Amino acid sequence: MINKIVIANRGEIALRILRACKELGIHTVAVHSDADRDLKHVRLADESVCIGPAPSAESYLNVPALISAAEVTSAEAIHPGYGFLSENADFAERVENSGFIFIGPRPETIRQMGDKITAIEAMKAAGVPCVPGSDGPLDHDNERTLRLAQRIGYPVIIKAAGGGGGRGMRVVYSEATLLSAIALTKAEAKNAFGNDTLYMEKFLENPRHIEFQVLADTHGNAIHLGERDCSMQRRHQKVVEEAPAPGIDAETRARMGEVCAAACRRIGYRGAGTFEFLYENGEFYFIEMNTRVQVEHPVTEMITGVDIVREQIRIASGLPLAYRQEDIGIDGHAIECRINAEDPDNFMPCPGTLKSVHFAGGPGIRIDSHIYSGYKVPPHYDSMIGKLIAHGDTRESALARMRTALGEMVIDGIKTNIPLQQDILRDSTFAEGGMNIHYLEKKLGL
Ligand code: MV4
Repeated sequence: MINKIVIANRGEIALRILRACKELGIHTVAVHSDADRDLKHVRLADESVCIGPAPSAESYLNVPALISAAEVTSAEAIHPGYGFLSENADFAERVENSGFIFIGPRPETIRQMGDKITAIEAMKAAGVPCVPGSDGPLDHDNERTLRLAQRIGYPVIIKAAGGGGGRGMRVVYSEATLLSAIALTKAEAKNAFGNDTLYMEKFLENPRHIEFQVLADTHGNAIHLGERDCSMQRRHQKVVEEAPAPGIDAETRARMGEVCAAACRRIGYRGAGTFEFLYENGEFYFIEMNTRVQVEHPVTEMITGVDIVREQIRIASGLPLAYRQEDIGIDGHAIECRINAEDPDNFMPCPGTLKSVHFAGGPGIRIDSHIYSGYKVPPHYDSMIGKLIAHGDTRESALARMRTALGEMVIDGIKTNIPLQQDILRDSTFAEGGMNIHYLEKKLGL
């Protein structure tokens, strides 16, 4: 097993990684910016290193500073968490070339999945169902592009190969606007990603966002941990996630999960990963793969009993998966509410000092959060300050526990989105389950 890990992240996920390390008897190095000296995991880590000033570009994205931190502490590995450098293939490569273990997929895999066209190509070849589309980049032949859209059928969506997570896309409803939409998206993509390669897909109008969690070791084993429904989102920010996805039966889960696990074996995937699908009219369509641990991983942990971060570390240590597929069962239902330091009326970030913090508790309640009474939420980073997760035997029981828990939460001193989460948990349509990706924005009147 790896004996010392640099936690190259902040906030709740840094604390989550620290907890997994402690449980495994692994020494920890917290790296932090000037603004993050008081983070909970920094105080709990065996060692800490300041890697730069508050702005992420000079600290959490500062590759030389991170590698130096690993060198001066004689660490063996770097865990990137999510966001920041977690899906940066060049970073993973530099970590490995400097003699450290990158806790994640091989750099080539990160690069392959970072380019959405090569990702789709690999998945299609591995038998994963994809959205009908261009099967590769759009070229300069406008007549060919127009025929392609005609064949796919309007509406179509133009996406940037370098995009993902909702950046660099444009929906086109008719032939008249196709070429101008492509020109606009191309210019935006070049500006945003330095890569103006585009592709085209059929635009699915009312899909759900369902994603499968996978784990793959370096011995050729790959398993799935079922799916999550992440359709409750606003402007590509997930708000509530749950597992399993309402209405997905065990046979469908096993079939799609095995498709994902088989694809992992085929491409030589390593570590934890997520297959993102759009789900519409009973069909799954792959759109992207995430090569990191995700914010919403706890709902999967709650229903499977698998510690995903521990498995990431075991895999990076060269150990075989601790589970075979037949060991994995689905126990009940779990829901996660993201808690953000933001104004519930206008979604503006609300950093500031927390006067008093009291967390919810009781059966089936889990809180992944780094905040405490007196903690000052800095203005420089993402506004998520924690996650409240409720597990129950049934979806109804998980919902009831979540409602109770939201009512127990005290976070005084700043505004949070807890009132919005309470509103969602009281929504009768949400209680039915199975809403599509547009539901929350429509409910909020956007
Ligand atoms: C789509 C789509 C409809 N049809 N692709 C947005 C984020 C990026 N991961 C892919 N996205 C979408 N791709 C086709 N062919 C609709 C979206 C989409 C979306 C997807 C998942 C979760 C929320 C979303 C919100 C708006 C649009």
